[in-house]
Amino acid sequence: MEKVYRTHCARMDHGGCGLLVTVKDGQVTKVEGDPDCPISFGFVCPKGLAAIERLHHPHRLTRPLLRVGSRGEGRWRVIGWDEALEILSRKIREVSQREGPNSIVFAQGAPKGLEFWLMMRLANVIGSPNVAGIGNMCHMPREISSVLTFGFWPEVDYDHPPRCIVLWGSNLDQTNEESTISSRLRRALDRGSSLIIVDPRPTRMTSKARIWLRPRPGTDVALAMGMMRVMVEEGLVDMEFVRKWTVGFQELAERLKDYPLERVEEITWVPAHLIREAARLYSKERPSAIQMGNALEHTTSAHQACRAVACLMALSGNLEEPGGNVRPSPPAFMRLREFVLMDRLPERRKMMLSGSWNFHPLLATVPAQLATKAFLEGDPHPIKMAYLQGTNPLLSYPDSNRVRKALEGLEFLAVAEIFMTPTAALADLVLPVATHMEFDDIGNYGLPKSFVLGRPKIVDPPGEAWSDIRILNQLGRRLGFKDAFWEDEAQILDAVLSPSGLTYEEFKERLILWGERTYRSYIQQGFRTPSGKVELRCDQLRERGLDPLPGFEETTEAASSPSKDYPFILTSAKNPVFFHSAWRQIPSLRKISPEPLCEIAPETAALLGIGDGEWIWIRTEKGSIRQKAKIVQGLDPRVVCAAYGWWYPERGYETLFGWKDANINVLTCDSPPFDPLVGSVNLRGIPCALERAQGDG
Ligand SMILES: Nc1nc2c(c(=O)[nH]1)N[C@H]1C(S)=C(S)[C@@H](COP(=O)(O)OP(=O)(O)OC[C@H]3O[C@@H](n4cnc5c(=O)[nH]c(N)nc54)[C@H](O)[C@@H]3O)O[C@H]1N2
Ligand SMILES: Nc1nc2c(c(=O)[nH]1)N[C@H]1C(S)=C(S)[C@@H](COP(=O)(O)OP(=O)(O)OC[C@H]3O[C@@H](n4cnc5c(=O)[nH]c(N)nc54)[C@H](O)[C@@H]3O)O[C@H]1N2
Ligand SMILES: [Mo]
Repeated sequence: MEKVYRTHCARMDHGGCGLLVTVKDGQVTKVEGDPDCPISFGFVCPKGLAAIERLHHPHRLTRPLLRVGSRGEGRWRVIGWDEALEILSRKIREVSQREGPNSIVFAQGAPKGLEFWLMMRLANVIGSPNVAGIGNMCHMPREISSVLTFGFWPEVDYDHPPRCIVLWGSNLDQTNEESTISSRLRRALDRGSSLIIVDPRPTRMTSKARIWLRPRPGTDVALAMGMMRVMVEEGLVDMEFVRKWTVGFQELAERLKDYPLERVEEITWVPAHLIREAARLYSKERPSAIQMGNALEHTTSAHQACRAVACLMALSGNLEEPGGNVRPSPPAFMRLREFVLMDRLPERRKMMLSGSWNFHPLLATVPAQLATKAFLEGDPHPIKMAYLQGTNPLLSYPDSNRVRKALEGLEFLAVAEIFMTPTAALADLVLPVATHMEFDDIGNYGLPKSFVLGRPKIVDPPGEAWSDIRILNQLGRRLGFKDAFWEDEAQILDAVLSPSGLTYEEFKERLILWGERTYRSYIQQGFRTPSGKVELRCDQLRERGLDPLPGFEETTEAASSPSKDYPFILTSAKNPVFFHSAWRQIPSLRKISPEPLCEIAPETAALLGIGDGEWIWIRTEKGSIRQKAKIVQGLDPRVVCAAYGWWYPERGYETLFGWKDANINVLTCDSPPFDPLVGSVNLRGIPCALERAQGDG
C-alpha cells in the first residue's frame, strides 16, 4: 500500500520547502517538491531529495554508545536508554552538587526545531545559564543591529515583488536561509525585479545581476557608507520619511563626509562609479529591498556592518513598504520566554560565561569561542561537563585546534547526533537521534518569521534513535523536574500551539500557519525603539560606549594585510549541497561535491603555478590546511574563497575522520577582540598564503 504525505523539508538545512513523501510498507520510497507549497512552489534542492538516503543510511547511529577506550579511539559499549539516561542524570546531579550547575554547558549549533528551546528550558531548570551556541556568528548580529535601529528583523517582501533586490553577502539562491526559499527570489526576478549583488565571488546569480559589487572581504561597512553618501549627495534620500521617522540624520550626513568615494574605493576595491550606480538603482527603483546575508556577521565589527545596511534601508524609505523590507509577524504561539522558563534563572545574564562581556541581552547564548575558552582555561570559571546537540564544534567553531583540546579536557562529554562525527568521537556518551519525518515536529517556532511550519512524523526512526525533544524531556523527568517536563512529548507540541487554539493533530492538517502581514505599522504605533523612530544615531550604543553612528574600522587581522607572508585575503561561503559540516556521508551529495574546493582567480593560479584541480596549502597565522584549487573566472586575484565544513567520514577513527586536513577553522582565530555588541569573530577577510602541494595531496 502506497500513501503520499505532505510535509516541509527540515534538518537538512533551515528547511521549509513543501514536500510530497511517498511511503510504502513503512519506508519512504520517494521525496518530491510540493507544487502547492506557498513558500517553495515545488522547489526542492539536492539536500531535500537526499532525505531518503539520510533516513536509510547504514551509518545512522541507532543505539546509545558509552566510551570504553580513550577519547576518539572509537571503542564503545552499546547500552540501552535506561542506562544512558541514568549515567547522564547521575553525572548532572553529581557535577551540580560538587561544582555548581553553572559548570555544566549545553550547546547547539544552528537551531533546527523545538529542541533548542527545550535545551534552554532544561538548562534553566537545572540552574545553568550556560547554553553555548553560534548565534554570534549567525543571525544575531543582523537581528540585534536591526532591532536597535528600527525595532524588528527585516524580511524581504519578495511576493509583492520589489523592483530592486540587493543580495548583500547572501547567496540565497543556494542557501535558502531560514526558510526564505529562493524560489521566491527567482519568481520576483521573473517578474522583473532588478538585482544588485554584493559579493566578492561569482555565484549562480551574479550573471543575472544588473550590478555586481565585489568588495574586499570584511569591508561591507565602508561600502554601505559609500552608497549612503551618494544618496545624500545626489538627493536620493527619502527625506519625507527621514524627517518624520528617523533621528540622527544630520549626524549621519556629517559622518558620511568621511567617506568620499575615492576613499571607499580604496578600502573596498569596488570602483567608485559602480558604487554610485548601485546607490542610484537601489534608491530610485522603488520599492527596493535588501537581503542581508551571513557574510555581514563574520568580522569583529559585524554589528557595524549590519547597522550600516539597516540605515541604508531607512534612508531609501523602504521600511515596512509593500515590496520593501518588512516586519515579520509570527503567528500566535506560546511565548518563548515562557517556553524556556526564563524566570527560573533571573540572574542568568550576569551568571553566563559571557557575563562580563556585556553583549546585547538578545544574545541569549554564550558565544562559541567563550565556551572554548572556559573549557580550556577555566576562565571565568571551570566547566566540567557539556551536553552537545546538533553541533560539530570541531568543524564549526573558530580555532579548531583549541576546540579539540578544550573538548578533550572535559570531565564528561555527551553528544546527541545522527551520525558519528569528529566531535561525537570525543564523547563519553553518544546519543542516537531521530531525524526529520521520524517524529512530530514544528518548524520555525521562536524565529522572527511570518509563518510556522508543520513537520509531522511519517515513519519510525531506525533502531532505538530518539528525537532530541524526547531525550531532553525524559532527562528532565529523570532528574526529578516533573513539574517542568511532560508525561509524553505530544503534550509539548500541544502546549506550544495552545495560543493558536489548535492541537498538533489539527495543526498538522493545516501544515502552515501565517501571522498577519502589516505594512507601515509605525504610523499607528511608532517604531519599537526608545525614540519611536528609526535610530540612525543609536543612543543605546552610545550608552554602551560604542559608536552611535555607523563607521568603518579595519579588522585587526586585515589591518596587517596585504603582507609579504600573507598576500591574499581569505573568505568562505556555504556549500550548496551540504549543511556546514554535515552530510558528507550521503552518497548523492558527495557525488556532486566530492572534495573541498578552494576558489582562486586565474591570475593567482598562473602566478603560483597552480593548475585547476591541484591540491594546495592554504596557510594563515593559525595553521595550514589542504584543499583542491578551483580556478574561477571573475574572482578578484587577491581573494581566495576556501571550502568550509570539511571532514572525511570515510577515513575512520584513526585520523579522527581527517578532521583537520581541510577544515577552514584550523585557520581562524578565537581570541579577542570580538565584536563588542554581538561577540562576532573574524571568519572572513583573513590574510592568507597559498602554495601548491606536492604529490596528489
Ligand atoms: N569558518 C566558518 N565558520 C563558521 C561559519 C562560516 O561560514 N565559516 N558559519 C557559522 C554558522 S552561520 C553556523 S550556523 C555554524 C554551524 O555550526 P554547527 O551547527 O555546529 O554546524 P554543523 O556542521 O551543521 O553541525 C551540526 C551537527 O548536527 C547534526 N545534526 C543534524 N540534525 C540534527 C538533529 O536534528 N539533532 C541532532 N542532535 N543532531 C543533528 C549533524 O549531523 C552535524 O554533525 O557554524 C559557524 N561557523
Ligand atoms: N546549502 C547550504 N545552505 C545553508 C547552509 C549551508 O551550510 N549549506 N547554512 C545555513 C546557515 S546556518 C546560514 S547562516 C545561511 C547562510 O547563507 P548566506 O547568507 O547565503 O551565507 P554564506 O553562504 O555564508 O555567504 C554568502 C555569500 O557571501 C559572500 N561573501 C564572502 N565574504 C564576503 C564579504 O566579506 N562581504 C560580502 N558582502 N560577501 C561575502 C560569499 O561569497 C557567499 O556567496 O545558510 C543556510 N543555508
Ligand atoms: Mo548560520
